[in-house]
Amino acid sequence: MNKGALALLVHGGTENWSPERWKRRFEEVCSDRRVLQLPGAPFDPAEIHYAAVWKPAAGELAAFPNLRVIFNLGAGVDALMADSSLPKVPLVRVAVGDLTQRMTEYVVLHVLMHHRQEPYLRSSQREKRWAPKFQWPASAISVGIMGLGTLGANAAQALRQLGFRVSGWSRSRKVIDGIDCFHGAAQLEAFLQASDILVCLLPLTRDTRHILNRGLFAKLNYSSPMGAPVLINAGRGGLQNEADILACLDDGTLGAASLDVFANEPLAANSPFWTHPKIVLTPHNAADTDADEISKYVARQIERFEAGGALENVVDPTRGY
Ligand code: NDP
Ligand code: OXD
Repeated sequence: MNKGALALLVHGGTENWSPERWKRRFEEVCSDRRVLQLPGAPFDPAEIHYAAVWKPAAGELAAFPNLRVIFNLGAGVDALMADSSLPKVPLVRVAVGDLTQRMTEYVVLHVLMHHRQEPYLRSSQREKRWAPKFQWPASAISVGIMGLGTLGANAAQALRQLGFRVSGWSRSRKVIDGIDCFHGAAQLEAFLQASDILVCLLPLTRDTRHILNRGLFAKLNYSSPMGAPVLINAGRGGLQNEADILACLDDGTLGAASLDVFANEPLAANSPFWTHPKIVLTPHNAADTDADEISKYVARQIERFEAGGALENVVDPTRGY
């Protein structure tokens, strides 16, 4: 019997999202079914049973009448949730050790960078200035992580191991050894008051859009050895009010920021974020999606699904993540 085809719709544009590379990987791991790189390949829409996607155009997936499962090739599904014609079939997101480990590296790197005053030390080096400042220990710093899901919980534990005091905030109640867990709107203020470095790993949903704004920054802790609090956002650009971030860095409400994500990507050449002295900027590569690992993850899920097993990491459309 002919197995349903897998349509590959990858519209990322960057090196990591090369559609050809994804196609080669899927042809290896799904060698018993047709893998169609779209648009371009000739095909009958009825033969598509599975779609593996990154940023498909709105309406593109609605063209497949026999679609059974959509696999988003990244962790965040906000782009898909915005498509009102998205077929009502299970949508699976990425949650794999490789991606989680990469995000934890990013979070640890940037927390340590601010904690160990790296921006100051690099400028001292450029100016040949031998002027060490007092360095406090990790245990003097509280890191608050917004989003205690797959990525946030792992980063929290790695930071805890380094000796930081770590707290986290989620929608539902959590219990994680060594981490102070807060949840829901009612506990947000207490969570913020305990945070010297705020790390955001939330998904972008209607509840979280622009949650990173002046009102929220003003509730962070100002009495740590670092002085003004630091923001690290690797969730989504839509989580942040960008004008507020710039104004808060300028007036001292925020001491510094590491930003991996932006409302409009790629960031425009004339964006003030590029040159702001208090911003450490990366081009949405906190955790790259690895085609080898993720194609195997999708192939395993299809195999299990066809054998009657349950899909993993299925998005709840009512929550939006
Ligand atoms: P998960 O779905 O596993 O975790 C999301 C967390 O956010 C959960 O703890 C959830 O709470 C919490 N949350 C969601 N909505 C709210 C809310 N309204 N109030 C409080 N907490 C909330 O996602 P991941 O950890 O896998 O990924 C998080 C995000 O990271 C992705 O959506 C994506 O946008 C971003 N990302 C960025 C990458 C990059 O390279 N920059 C790479 C990969 C992902 P609860 O546990 O109660 O459900
Ligand atoms: C993302 C990802 O969601 O790359 O940003 O997985």
